[in-house]
This record gives sequence, structure tokens and C-alpha cells, in this order.
Amino acid sequence: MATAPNALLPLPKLSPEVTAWVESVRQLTQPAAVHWCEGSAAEIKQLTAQLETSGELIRLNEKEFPNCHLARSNPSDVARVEHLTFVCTSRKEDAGPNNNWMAPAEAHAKMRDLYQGCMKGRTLYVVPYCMGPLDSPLSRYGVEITDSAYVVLNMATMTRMGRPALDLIARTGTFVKGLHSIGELDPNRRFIMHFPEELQIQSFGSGYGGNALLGKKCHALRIASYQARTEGWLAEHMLIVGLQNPKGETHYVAAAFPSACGKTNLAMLIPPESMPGWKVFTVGDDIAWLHPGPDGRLWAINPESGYFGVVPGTNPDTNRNAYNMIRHDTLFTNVAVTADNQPWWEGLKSGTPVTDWQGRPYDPKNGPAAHPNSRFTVSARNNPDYSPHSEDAKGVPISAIIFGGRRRTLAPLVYQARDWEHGVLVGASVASETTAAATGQVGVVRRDPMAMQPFCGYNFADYWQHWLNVGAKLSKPPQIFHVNWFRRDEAGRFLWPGFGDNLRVLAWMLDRATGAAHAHETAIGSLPLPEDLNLAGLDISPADITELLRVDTDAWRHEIAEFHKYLGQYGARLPAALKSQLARVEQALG
Ligand code: OXD
Ligand code: MN
Repeated sequence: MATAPNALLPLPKLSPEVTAWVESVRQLTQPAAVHWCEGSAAEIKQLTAQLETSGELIRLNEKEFPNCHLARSNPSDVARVEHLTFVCTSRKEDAGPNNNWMAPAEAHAKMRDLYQGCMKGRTLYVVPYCMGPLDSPLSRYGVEITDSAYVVLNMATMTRMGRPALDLIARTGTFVKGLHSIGELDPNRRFIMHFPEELQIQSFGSGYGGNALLGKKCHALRIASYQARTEGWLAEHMLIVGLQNPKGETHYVAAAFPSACGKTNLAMLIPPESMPGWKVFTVGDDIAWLHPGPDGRLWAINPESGYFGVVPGTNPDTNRNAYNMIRHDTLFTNVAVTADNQPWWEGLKSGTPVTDWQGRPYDPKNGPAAHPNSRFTVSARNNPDYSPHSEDAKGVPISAIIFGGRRRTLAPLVYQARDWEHGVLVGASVASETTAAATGQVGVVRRDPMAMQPFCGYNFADYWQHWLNVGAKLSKPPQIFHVNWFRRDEAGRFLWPGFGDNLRVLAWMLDRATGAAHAHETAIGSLPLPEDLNLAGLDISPADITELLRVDTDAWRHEIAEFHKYLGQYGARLPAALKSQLARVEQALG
């Protein structure tokens, strides 16, 4: 059987490297058919119909949720698998203590064995894609080969997928090769391998988003972070949002939070009624590619074109825009359903589940009705606040970078780094309670520098040095902040309302970035006093706000000592500037 692209006549000029690689994969995996994806609406419709017929997709209540579907994954395949994710650089030390490492030859041999004949009886889909606007010099290309039509549908939403991407690859030559097979979905035969030096990804045994939609975490973060280091830019786990103040000025902010810590909600924030005149525009909700611009500012594009967001907790009160966005043309994975076939999840606040995420009659004894990591896949254009500048080839200029974690205690609501170098230390010191986005225990604090622990494709010590190098190129660097929306009191009550009210903190940051707002200096950075924040119309007690803005020196001494120990594993590779920034904070804490 030939691998000539059947669906693409008349043909664009094809990259010989793509055709040769597809042919070699075809010989290895032995599929029954090869389908080159062109990304047209007709193709998406046809693939959707095919999955409806096979039962892999269930059409949801057409009146309430037009053109929405439910996919149920294998119950053992519901999250990223960090323990089975490897970075295969020639030298182990280049992957660093932050990654699992395997020698490239060993990894290739292992994967070759798994791929041998793995697509027999299945269709091999060739998925060409572009990460970033099609006409942007900052965008990068890839081709994912997969045997999952569900993956194709997700990639069609999450990336600029199809024929235009194939044309661009033919013209420019460079692309990331991603090979994916769901295999038998056997957790014992599951690996997500990255070969950054070869621009290759190989994934086997999982159909879950972060393991299988190779444009996302594997390409746009792990491989791209490695590429970005050699090319002088940054690939980050960050949302990008534009905030327009009542004077009509818009500033863009990029914010890094670990998975399932509210990036999508922050990117789609709805201003509180007591802050009239503010407007919010979403550029991205998960990944930012940041480039130093000729004007000395940092410019950002969102490489993705859709959102693969966490469903539970979404409702019209917490975020009406997010709720409306997923009321149509949305692919749900692992939510529950109601008697009238509407999707249901914990925190929805209406409706009753009758069938759980595994398709069983709902019984609370079996745990939540929707999986805590159930997801929606939706086009960014469904978002009522989608920023038209998301399509700008040069990106948007960033005024502030925010790091954050989910911490019950310790980290105050907000603090600002003195300068870029101190900001790199603040980012490196992020720690957060784990969530259901990755398999493993939930709720334990772990170190997650720049929210990139699962996603940095090389040694963190070199990554921090790279951050310092990028900063040195910026004559107008963004201000760097740390936030914690998740502080609780001893009874477990959240001290800060979060969601739309986070704008109060963002507004202070933007005033700081333009030099207008007040702050007071502490050992860990600059903090607002309660009166520096716009708290008008907010029902919060003076005791709570004081607690939210308190720096507990003893607890911080302990935290920084722990962080110091953590950094020890990076040994001599640790940048000198990071060590001196740390020493400065230690000294200030006494
Ligand atoms: C995601 C994640 O899916 O971070 O975005 O896990
Ligand atoms: Mn993410």
C-alpha cells in the first residue's frame, strides 16, 4: 500500500522528509490504512460521525449542548504519567535531576519493539500542525502520526492543523516528529519519550491529552523549551491575558501556575461589578512562547488554538464565560451525564448525575460522578473574550509575569520581586499542592519551579541560567510577581474569594509595573498594604486581609532552608546569580 496522501488532491508541495518518515512508520506499525489530515470541516464531521458510530463518542443533549460530545477514556488512562515520561538526551546531566532520563539508543529500541505492528487493523493518521499563528515567524511546526481518531479531533481544535501546516513544513523544512499509538492502553506498556536533540517525540499506550496530543506538553513545552534555549527565547507553562483598565489602556500579563490551579479561569476572568470599566481579553490559557523583541520588551504568542481545560468547578457563578464557552461545540472527556443526556460534573450546581464518568450508574460510594481531571476541549474562538491579538504574528508585549502555587499556608496573596534576577529566584522557588492532572497522590506540596517541573525538557539549572540570559537582553523587562489564591485558615476556609476578585491584585500589579502603586519592602519581596489594594465592594474581614498579606518570618526561614536543600541537587551547574539572590533573601530573613 502506498503512503501517498490520499485526502490531499491536488497536492501541495510535500516535504520529502515527511513522506519518507510516514513511509518508515507505516512499515513499522503496519496500519490497514493511511489518512493524511487536511483539517477541513468536512473531515472533522466525518471523523466525528465515525466515532459516534463506533460508540467512542456520545452525542450529548443537542438542545442544551449543541454539537457537544462525550468521550470516556480507559479508567487507567485519565491523567499525565510523569513517572513514565522521559527526556532522552545523549548525556544524562543535560536532562537534569528534574527529568527521568533514558539513553536515546535504549529508548529507541524499547519504543521500536512496542510500535512493531501496533497499528494492524487500524488507520494511521498523519496530523500536520502549526503551533502559533500560521503567518508568525515565532511559530513552529510538527507532524503527529497517531492511530487515534479522538486524538486527531483534539489536535484539530488545539492546533492549526492540516494542509496549511503541511505547506509551511514543505517550505521551511524543520518540524517535530511525533509518533503516537494508543497500543493496548496497558499502563505497563506506556511511555512518553522525548528526544530533544532529534526533535522527536514517541508516545505509546495512552490516549490522555498531555500524553497523546503531542503538540501540547510534549512539543510546545518539553521540546520547545529545549529549542528555545538554543534560539534565545522561552517556552513556558503560562496563560496570557490582556487587561484593559478604565482609561482604555491594555497591558498583557503572563502567568505560570501548576496544572489544575485555575489558569483557564484567570485567563477568562470576569471583572467584579465593583470594578466598572475593566475588560479582559484572553490570549492563551496554558502555554506561552516568549521572545525578547527588538524594542527590549518581551513578546508572547500562544502556540495553541484551543483549551484543554479542567471541567469540575466550572459554573455560571464562578465563571460565566467559561461555562457559556463549553455549552456548544465542545468535546468532553470523562464527565458524568444526567438522565436527559446533559454533561454533569462536581461544582456545576444544577442537574443530577445518573451515569458516572466510567459509564456506570452513578453511586456516590464509587467516588465523584465526573473524574476530578475530566476535561473539555474547545476552540479558543468559543471564548466570548477571545483577544483578536491572539492572531498577531509578532505576539503581544508582556508587562508582568506572575508565578503562583496552591498553598494553604505560608505564601501571601501577592509579592513582587525586586528585579528580573530576583524574579528568577521567585519563579524557581514555586511549590504547590499536587492535583489530579497527573497520576499520583493529590494535595501534597511539591517543588514546581516556574510550574515547569513536569514540562522542562532539560536540566533546570541550565534553564534558570537561560532565564537570566533572556532577562539580560531585555531593556524593558516585565515586572515579576508571586501570587497565592489558595490560602486557608485553620478550619480549611479559603481566605481570598479568587475568580473575578483576582483582578484587584492584578490591578495593583499593573500599577506597580507602571510605577504608580505603593508597596512595602519585606525579606521575600514587596507587598501591598491592605489600603494599597482596591477592596471596594468586597466582603472580606480586616483580619483575613491582614493574614493574606502577612509574611511569617519563621515559616519563611524554614521554607527557604528547604528550598536551599532542594537546589543542592543541581550542584555546580546552579547559576551564581541564583545563589547570590538566595543568599540575599536568607540574610534578610535573619
Ligand atoms: C494540562 C496540564 O493539561 O497542565 O494543561 O496537565
Ligand atoms: Mn497545563
